Amino acid sequence: MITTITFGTFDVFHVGHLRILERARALGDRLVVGVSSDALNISKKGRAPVYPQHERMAIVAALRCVDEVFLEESLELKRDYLLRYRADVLAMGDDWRGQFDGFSDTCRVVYFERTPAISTTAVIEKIRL
Ligand code: C2G
Repeated sequence: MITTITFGTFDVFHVGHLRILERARALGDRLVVGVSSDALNISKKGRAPVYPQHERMAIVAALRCVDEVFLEESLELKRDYLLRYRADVLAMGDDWRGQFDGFSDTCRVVYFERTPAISTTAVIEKIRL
């Protein structure tokens, strides 16, 4: 049983989010997703997500490729989360390339290419216009 873990905000869920979760799931037998909390977003990005954390978690948990979700409350707790969920693989988008290499003593670290031309910010901008 190979467990893969990934993290993200997954705000205004779009196909780029879906694609990375599907690719992450295909690396093993079980996918666990840490959905970052509203408070974490406010502290790191200076604004609250459009969708509150319980709605973002419900959307991610409902996906066929996702086996378990939890609330990611701090970026500094990543190693604790990897150990708690017994992650064999950590998968992240390549906007995080290099930043998690320090965890390769605990698990395999994989970076996926982001899906081009889509982001939460781009969706919000499109709706605004
Ligand atoms: N992603 C992607 N393609 C896109 C947009 C996003 O592959 N077009 C990926 C990102 O690379 C990331 C995941 O989808 O791996 C979630 O993206 P965000 O919601 O933007 O997550 P972020 O706020 O970067 O994560 O510990 C990390 C934190 O939880 C924050």
